[in-house]
Amino acid sequence: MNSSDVIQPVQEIIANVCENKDKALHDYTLKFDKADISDFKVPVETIKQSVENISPKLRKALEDAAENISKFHKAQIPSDWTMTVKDGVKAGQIIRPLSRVGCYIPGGRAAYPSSILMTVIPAKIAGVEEIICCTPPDKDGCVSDEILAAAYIAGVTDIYMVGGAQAIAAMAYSTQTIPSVDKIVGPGNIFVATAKKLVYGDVDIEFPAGPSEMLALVDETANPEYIATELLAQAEHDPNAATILVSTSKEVAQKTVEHVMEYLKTQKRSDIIEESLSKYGHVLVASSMEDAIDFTNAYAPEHLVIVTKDHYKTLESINNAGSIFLGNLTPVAGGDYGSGTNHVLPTSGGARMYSGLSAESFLKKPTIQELSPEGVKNIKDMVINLAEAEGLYAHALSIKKRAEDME
Ligand code: HSO
Ligand code: ZN
Repeated sequence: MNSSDVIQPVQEIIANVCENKDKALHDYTLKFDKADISDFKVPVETIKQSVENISPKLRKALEDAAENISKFHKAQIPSDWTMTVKDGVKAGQIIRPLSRVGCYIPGGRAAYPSSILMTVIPAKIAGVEEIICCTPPDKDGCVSDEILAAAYIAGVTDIYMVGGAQAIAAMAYSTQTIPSVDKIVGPGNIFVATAKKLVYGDVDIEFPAGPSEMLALVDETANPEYIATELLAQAEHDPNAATILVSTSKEVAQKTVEHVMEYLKTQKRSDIIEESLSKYGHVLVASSMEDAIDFTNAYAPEHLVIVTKDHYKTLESINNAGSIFLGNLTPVAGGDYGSGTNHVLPTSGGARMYSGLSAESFLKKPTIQELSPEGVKNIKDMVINLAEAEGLYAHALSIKKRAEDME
């Protein structure tokens, strides 16, 4: 099903939710999720209990990941600043969080607890006061302990059992139960992605994110076995994931392929990996590092692994990539879970113009300015001349009047 086929049904869902609110959510949840739910909000007690229900090992891993993600995202918060543009003309920027944010958590196989940490924690760190989550229920009208526990550890207790385009419509336009938000983030299927595009403008959304991508840019210093694990790792996400090796060393390329074939025999998700590699897996041998870098920038991968003699030197020429993993010892899985960086990243060439999700994704930057008497004097002629040229005489008056009063 391609996106033009889903626009009309999604438009209908949005219109129905706007008109019938909770009643529409109830009917869609019964139709699509086969769950008959009258109260969409997960009780806070259930959420707290979920943390006890998961294994101590998983709880510790989620808590450790949350700590690293928090630390990293705190460093992304910019400061207020002012400067003197001209004598007496002070201008600057202040930083303010969005008030309300909605995180969509998909159901089924793509419901990664780690993605909940990656969407909720940056919003928390940015200072967003109200964060809500929407996720589809199972047939029994429940959400898994892993999802609830991850949300709790990330710091959210407003979780609603609504999925699909109807959840996006609810978070954009509100229902009796679900409040409207300023920005909706988080991955989802084609219905969710289409709904997000349709509500954009009334609320903000992040960049579109599709199946995972990994490009490894390597020379003869790369360990082929490690690179093979990188190809396997992102390929196992999705039959439509794309993994590419660009190597200046033919030997490294050949050995990497051999290791991939060997590892494939024992991989749990070998069916997905095989489909992904056969559809979107590529091994390219470049005649020079310059060519390899040009290709990489043109492709703009979601994840870029660089293993070269001097990876910081290579990095200087990289313009387009979602997140970059440097050296033989740095797997993408490190960033997927716990080096602290965000794993919600632009795909399909989006890294040419978007950055991954960050604390800044949840901030606004109103600008400020203040004129002193000297400042009024210094910019008055410019303002008056431009205002009059645009035929906006009250604009001219507003500064003329102040300048005259000062004389
Ligand atoms: N690599 C995925 C994120 C993820 N990996 C979640 C494991 N869990 C897209 O960046
Ligand atoms: Zn991953």
